[in-house]
Amino acid sequence: MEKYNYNKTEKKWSQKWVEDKTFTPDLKNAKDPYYALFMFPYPSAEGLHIGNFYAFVCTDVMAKYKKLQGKDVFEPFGFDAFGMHLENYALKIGERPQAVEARTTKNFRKQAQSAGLSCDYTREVDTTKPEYYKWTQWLFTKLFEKDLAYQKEALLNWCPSCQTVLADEQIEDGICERCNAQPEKKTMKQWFFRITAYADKMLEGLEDMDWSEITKAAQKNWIGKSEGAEVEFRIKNLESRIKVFTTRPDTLFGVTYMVLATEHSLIKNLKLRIKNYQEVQAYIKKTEAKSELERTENKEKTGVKLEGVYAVNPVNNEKISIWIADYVMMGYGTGAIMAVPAHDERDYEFAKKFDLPIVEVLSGGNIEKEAYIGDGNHINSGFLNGLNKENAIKKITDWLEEKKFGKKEVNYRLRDWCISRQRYWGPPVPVVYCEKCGILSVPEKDLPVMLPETQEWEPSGDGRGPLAKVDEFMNTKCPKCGEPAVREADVMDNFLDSAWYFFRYISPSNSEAIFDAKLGKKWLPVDLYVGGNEHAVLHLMYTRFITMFLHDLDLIDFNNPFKKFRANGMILKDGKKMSKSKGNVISPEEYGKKVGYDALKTYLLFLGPLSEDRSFTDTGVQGTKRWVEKVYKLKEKVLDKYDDSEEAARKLHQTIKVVGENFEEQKYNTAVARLMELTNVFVQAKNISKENWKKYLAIIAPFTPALAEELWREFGNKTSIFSGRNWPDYDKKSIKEETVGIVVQINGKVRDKLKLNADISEADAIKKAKESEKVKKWLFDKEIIKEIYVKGKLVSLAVKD
Ligand code: ANZ
Ligand code: ZN
Repeated sequence: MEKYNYNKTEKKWSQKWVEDKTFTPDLKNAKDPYYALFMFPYPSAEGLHIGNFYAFVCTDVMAKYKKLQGKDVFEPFGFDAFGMHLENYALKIGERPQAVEARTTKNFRKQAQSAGLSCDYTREVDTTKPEYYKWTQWLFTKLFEKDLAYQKEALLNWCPSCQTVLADEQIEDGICERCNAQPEKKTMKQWFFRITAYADKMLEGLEDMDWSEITKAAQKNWIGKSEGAEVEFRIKNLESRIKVFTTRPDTLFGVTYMVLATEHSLIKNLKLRIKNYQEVQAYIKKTEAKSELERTENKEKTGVKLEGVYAVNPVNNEKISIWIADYVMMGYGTGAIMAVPAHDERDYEFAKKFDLPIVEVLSGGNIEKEAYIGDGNHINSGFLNGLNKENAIKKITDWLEEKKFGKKEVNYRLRDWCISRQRYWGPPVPVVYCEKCGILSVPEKDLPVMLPETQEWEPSGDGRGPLAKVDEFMNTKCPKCGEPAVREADVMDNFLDSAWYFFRYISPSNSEAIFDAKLGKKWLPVDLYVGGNEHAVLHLMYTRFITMFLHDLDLIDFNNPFKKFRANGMILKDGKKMSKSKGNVISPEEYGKKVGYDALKTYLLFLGPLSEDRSFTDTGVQGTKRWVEKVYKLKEKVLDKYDDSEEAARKLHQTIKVVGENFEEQKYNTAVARLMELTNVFVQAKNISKENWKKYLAIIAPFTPALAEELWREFGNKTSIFSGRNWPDYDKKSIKEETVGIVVQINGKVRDKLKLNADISEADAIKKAKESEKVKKWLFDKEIIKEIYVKGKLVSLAVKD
């Protein structure tokens, strides 16, 4: 028998499926839609990365399973091709982004097709195409109309190497997620989306979402809801006030000093009053050079006292000192704090260092040694004495509101989303500045605002995007009064492009609307989405925000874009993270050639549970390759008519049942293990009936589609295995547990025969034997010195005479 030529077979079927549009559903007439989605790739390298590929495969295997069940499955494909990923790559290799985009998308598509993914390539979306970004810009204009897109001066992360501002979400562990450079803080005027307006809704929505728990936890943490109070402190002998946000207004009697962030505007206002202004300035300078990470990490506290100014504690009118220190951030709350060293760790360290008073206001701790953050009864707290934390918070908050010293306040860690970028490769912000009419968004009829071709597309570093130098682009007419006006030179963040692409997939060429409403009703939201958890607070938050916004526009009737989201783990090479510098990067294409895509995909799924990181090894992937070859060889045993053994039939039906269940829980690894066991049973069988063979092919088809298709057709099928409801039903009767007769011997003499489950464990078999009435009398009063179980045959016990 000839050896299985997987390269040839995979090539044949992957091409035929595209030609025949096997995986192109009729979106309009579909009866039972299933929308399977993977995170579309950034084509910012020459070929697909195994990490992308793995997420594709996790979605794809499910799509094929659903297709075999007779559903109308839509698994689209496209490119997240705008943005810094591709632009940085273009800069690196010294080519224009347009040229890079044209080449890499072609290559990515070819690779996906060769891999036999069941994508619908007829409805491809590419975020760099005007027919797509017209609608990205349209979204901006709608948000602008609703005051959810706005411009403000803000302290931002400026990446000195990418030469643009970054969103907070794009800073990971203190460094730029794209280039690993350390961002600086800069005050700049930028465009923002008011994602904070949806903070509560996004938090509440998390509760009943079927998403990976780690993703939901990351979002919850990122939104970071804190309940507390805003309290106003007077500055002695002055009109100025210091507002603070605190989660612990009950500790007000324990406030012994205050701290302002170094960027706080009050510092400049108090310039004439602050006696050591020079020293203060020097500290501010030093702090400016530090990253947020350096400022928040646990280290010896530093700070400078503002000499000559004092604040007044509203609860007892005591005079307290005011400091600046880098542990207070301008970007959170009000950028100022009331310090309670007895009950806050950072304040405690600071007070110890600068010898500031520590006043205990909650009993239960040992404040000689450390801050006490637990609950207890209030002491030294006037009208709060005797109350616990919760009751004291209620009482003091009412008091503050009554006296107009403060109010109840909810704070979020979540910041508004900064969407403007001083780069070239993105959709221009569709805004026009007119001297007479002010800031206007571009009317829908004038969209898209085309990204112009220009020779000078590289980042300029002067704080303005490259488009600022393109006069033909910048100079325009005011859409309202017709007078000369200028455009915005910034382009939009690439996370906006990807925040809505799954809406576009269902009608990618619709020029009338962002997506076809009728098809949307049928196909949305997405049934299953798979991708890396590194996008938990970026892409996945933004998609939820845009979806909620579209809901508020009455375009859809849901708030959660993805019914089910699963975060996939990382593929490691020999236990280490893959990276080009370590030279341990796996290319799917290379392994597709070496072992075949069927074997590669099956291996990736077999490696472990979807959510866990797993280590890719060459010996491992050779193992699945051998399995594929083993399956192929089985075809020789297939007979038109054959009475399969009871064991083979039982195993087949059990496997159909279990694999189906595994699919519903994304337990692909156990499904593969079961299929391998079943294969071994068939290897042992003398022959296989054609009827059972067809069932077998259908259940391996999601994993090894080309192999299954090839064998399916060889056995006389004219249409694709994926073209109808070919997933078999399991036969309840034949999966009934098998029983076997087991002989029980004592000291070599047969004492009983038992009917036991064939799969019974050794311990259970021995236990059952000892419980038999006939055996018991022989064991009475005797000491058992040996117990042996021969699987499916015999329990042998030896006793002392
Ligand atoms: C007094 C106090 C007493 C506080 C106490 C805590 C414990 P979360 O939970 O993260 O919201 N804080 C407020 N703004 C800050 C800023 N810009 N930079 C640094 N720290 C800031 O934390 C809220 C608490 O963090 C606030 O409550 C404030 O300290 C501090 F026993 O006020 B607290
Ligand atoms: Zn005008």
